Amino acid sequence: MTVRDTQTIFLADYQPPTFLVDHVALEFTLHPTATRVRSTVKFRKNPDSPVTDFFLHGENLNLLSAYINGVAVSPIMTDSGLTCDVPETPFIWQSEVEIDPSANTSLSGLYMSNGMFCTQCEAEGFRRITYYPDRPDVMAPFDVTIHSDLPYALSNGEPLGREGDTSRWQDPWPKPAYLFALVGGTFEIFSDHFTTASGKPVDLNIYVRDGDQDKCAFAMEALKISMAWDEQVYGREYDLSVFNIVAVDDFNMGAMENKGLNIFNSSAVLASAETALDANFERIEAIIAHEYFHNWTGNRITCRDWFQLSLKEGLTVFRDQQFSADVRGADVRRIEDVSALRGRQFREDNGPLAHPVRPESFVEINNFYTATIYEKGAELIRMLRILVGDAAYKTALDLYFDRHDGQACTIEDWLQVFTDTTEQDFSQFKLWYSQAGTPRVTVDESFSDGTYYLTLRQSTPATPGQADKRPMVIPVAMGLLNEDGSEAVPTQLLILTEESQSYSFDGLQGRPIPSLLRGFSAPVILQRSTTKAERLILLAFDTDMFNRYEASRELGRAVLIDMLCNTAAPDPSYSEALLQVLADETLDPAFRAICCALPSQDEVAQALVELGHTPDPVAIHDAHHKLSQHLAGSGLYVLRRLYKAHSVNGPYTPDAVSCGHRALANLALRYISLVDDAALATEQFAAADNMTLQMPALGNLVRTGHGDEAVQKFYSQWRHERLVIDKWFSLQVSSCDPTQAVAIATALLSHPDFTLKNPNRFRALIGALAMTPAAFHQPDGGAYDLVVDQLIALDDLNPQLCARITTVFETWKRYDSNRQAMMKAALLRIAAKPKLSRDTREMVSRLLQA
Ligand code: B3K
Ligand code: ZN
Repeated sequence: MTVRDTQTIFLADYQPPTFLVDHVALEFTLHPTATRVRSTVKFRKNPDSPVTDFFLHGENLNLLSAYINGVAVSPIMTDSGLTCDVPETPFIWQSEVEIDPSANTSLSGLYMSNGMFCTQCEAEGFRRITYYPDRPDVMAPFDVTIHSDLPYALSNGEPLGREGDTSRWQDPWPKPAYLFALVGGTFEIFSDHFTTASGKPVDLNIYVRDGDQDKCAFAMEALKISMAWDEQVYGREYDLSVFNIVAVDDFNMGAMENKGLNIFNSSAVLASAETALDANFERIEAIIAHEYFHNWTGNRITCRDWFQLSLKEGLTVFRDQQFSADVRGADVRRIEDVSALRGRQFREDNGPLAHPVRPESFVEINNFYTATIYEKGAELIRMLRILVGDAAYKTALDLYFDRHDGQACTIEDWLQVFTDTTEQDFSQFKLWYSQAGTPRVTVDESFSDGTYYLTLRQSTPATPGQADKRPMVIPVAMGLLNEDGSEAVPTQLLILTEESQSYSFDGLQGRPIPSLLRGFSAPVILQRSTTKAERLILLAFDTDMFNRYEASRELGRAVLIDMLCNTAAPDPSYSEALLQVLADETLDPAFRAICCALPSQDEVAQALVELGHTPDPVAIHDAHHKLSQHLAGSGLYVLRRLYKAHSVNGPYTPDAVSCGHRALANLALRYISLVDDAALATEQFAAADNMTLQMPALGNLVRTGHGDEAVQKFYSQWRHERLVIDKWFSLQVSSCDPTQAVAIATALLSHPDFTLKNPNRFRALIGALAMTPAAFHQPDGGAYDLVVDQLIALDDLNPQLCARITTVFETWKRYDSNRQAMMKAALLRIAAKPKLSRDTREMVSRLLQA
């Protein structure tokens, strides 16, 4: 990343903290508009720091008083905090500030949501609560006292009890300020217990708004399973007597791993059969696990500085992916994870926002909570595990936890445990952390006299600020199939370290079909001109389920690209192959469903860009629709049979098997609805007793122009369920005729339930419009204008969210000159907004850079 101005912070400039903190005591007197925060902090000079300057971060704080060792001081105030003279010996800093939570619409620091007090401190929100060295390498135990007449006042660690309106909490585990949390409000509590492997009891509580207590059971179960899993798989036990989760409606992301007090976006914790989709249940399970796993990878061992963010996020995503694979099935989870990686991270890596897993500079760290840090970061851990093997990975992780417990660490510390336990050299592997961009691996091959010759070449394209790339370590799991689909060579691992490497496989009966990058063993783009015949064999016979899926995607992309570039008709052999997979009752229904949905429209656009074409999202949408119709038309009988066979009877359960059946039945319904009248979708909508039946049925009705009445009915039924109303907003703009999307979104902007202040609602409407390619990229540019108008309004309220949503423009250079000009103009319009936030300014300037 190349934005360079006075606000840019560089990894190379890291300096250890000047002062360390031995203890923090905070005392809050909660008031919606005038909360008082008194802090008492024991500082001591850091012997590892050569400088003596004392500086405390602080933003939007009204300092009422400050003392050092009990003597009043008058600090020098700066733009970002304060400084003053301090003694060389350990000293006690005391201050009192006043803040206004009700005026805090940024949802960072202490803010109000539906009458409750709530905090979000990662990355740099604590400085909006009090003056403090707000950096992750300053770790300290915190004692917290809260005065409030609200029924509940929570903070991190162990509860010390409540007397009158005073609640006390003590967190014995030293932590950085970004893990601080406080919540105050009126709640219903859903409680349970867990006993750790060593027999320690833990109280588990989920705090929710009244009316939501019947939507907590699934999250609670997921929490208990996560706790047991982390003990069994990583040997990590929970370390407090209580684990609290609070659900909040207004929250910028999914959830936050504050020590002992996780705060969750209500969409990431609340679920009932009637109101949540199967996909919501899966997401909740993964996020509960993710936040819980942070207790060790993030909290007990944290990051030295924010450049090391992937140290905790990449590792924790990898751990939650392993967990989901264990509880829900490895093959389908891997496909879903890779599909998300390609959809978000590859897209990021191929555009102006590309950055390394460990960035070298930033202006606003909140702009770097990206798919690259999270999902690509997880892929790096996965590759490490593939390279060293499962047992060595476990040994390395044990050493990591032993050696670094209680510390703030770096990527170097992380790799060192692998070096020390395996005696391998990871210096080349480390390039994955510093080089941005998705490597391309091209394939050359030949066959003669029973020997197959394979040459793999790697190169990584230039990315902003990084013109030349060095070869990386790329683990390529591969096998060979015979022409009849039987296995010629079972899975083995090739490890690329050079630009080009050659391999040979002898003793073969005939020319084999290679199955490369099995299980997606590295986050690269594989370029091989595979024939249709080979893909059909891989789809039908590969022993690697990921590559069967991959073959189906490649077939689908090739057909769509042929339709788009050569005005070809839909290829019947593709539909036949998919119908065969769909009807194959030996295959997992969830796999069939994921394998037989067409490649997404954005995936097709990305593939066209790889081939040097300019994608037209409207044409892609039309081809997609035509191909779906063709498949539906040629397979109506199979699809109807499938729909019947996989419609789940009996009470709803969100287990993986039932979800798989519903996914397959809903896929069948989606195809059927394209060629049949709306009868089946209407029937399903009317009879549905759970959201996973109701909402897809509604989607089909809207998509085929039969939805008006059902849309109204759905609203009346669910008007008091805010998470369902989010779905209602999204569905209307993402499933409608794309030429109507802007008109529909414009009307919805005036709906009384729309608000800029709730991130879920903003994403539901504006995010959905921008993430629906044919709607967002209508040739008149109407959606660009609408989205930008809303972003400009949002920036004053919530810069973090606004900056995040500007990423919908990250692909602007892909398109034709008209669309490019309109998207550029849209970005320039944001850039010209008076008082644009630092968050959004950084994003827009990166998006616009050459
Ligand atoms: N660590 C938080 C994300 C914080 C985002 C700050 N902008 C949630 C998570 O990754 O688990
Ligand atoms: Zn995380």
